[in-house]
Amino acid sequence: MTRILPLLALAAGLAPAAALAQEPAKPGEQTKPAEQSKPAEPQAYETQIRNNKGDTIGTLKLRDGANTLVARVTIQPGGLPPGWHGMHFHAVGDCSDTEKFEKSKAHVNHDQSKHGLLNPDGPDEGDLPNLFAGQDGSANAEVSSETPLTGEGGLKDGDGSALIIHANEDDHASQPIGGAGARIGCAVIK
Ligand SMILES: [Cu+2]
Repeated sequence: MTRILPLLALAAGLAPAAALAQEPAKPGEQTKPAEQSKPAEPQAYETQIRNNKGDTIGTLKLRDGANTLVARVTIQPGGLPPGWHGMHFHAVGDCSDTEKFEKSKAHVNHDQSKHGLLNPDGPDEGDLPNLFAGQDGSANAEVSSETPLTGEGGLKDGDGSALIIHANEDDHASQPIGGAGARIGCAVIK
């Protein structure tokens, strides 16, 4: 009779699987399933977003979790032309050529996938949803990458990475950058 009790408890959903593998709790002792242990604090860092004049137009806050990252983009009023703007992680953390931001190179694309969140052969690792700027040119968004770009070998690899904001909307399908056009915002990630 005692041997089938754990099975009954499992069937009833009363015992977490992790708890079954552990020693039975002594009377009065709290069981602590592994799921309740506190996860490591995400590594957080913040960097400035600059325009083609080198002026700061907003901030990028990144939080590295265990499996993916979360990026919060804040653009101040007047920072961007109103409307939708393509936004990607580019391969090199260099925004020093403010007129074109070409030193940030192409998208982060470690697995050589095609560009586009909606592309059947995509997305590449740098792809992100579009950013919408309101009539006053401000924008606020929080996005996550489709692929892990955390830790060593992620965005903060040897030469860093950049967040690039483009002049036009990304259609999420056409090559190489979804028709997003010129690079009008850049943030160094290192
Ligand atoms: Cu881009």
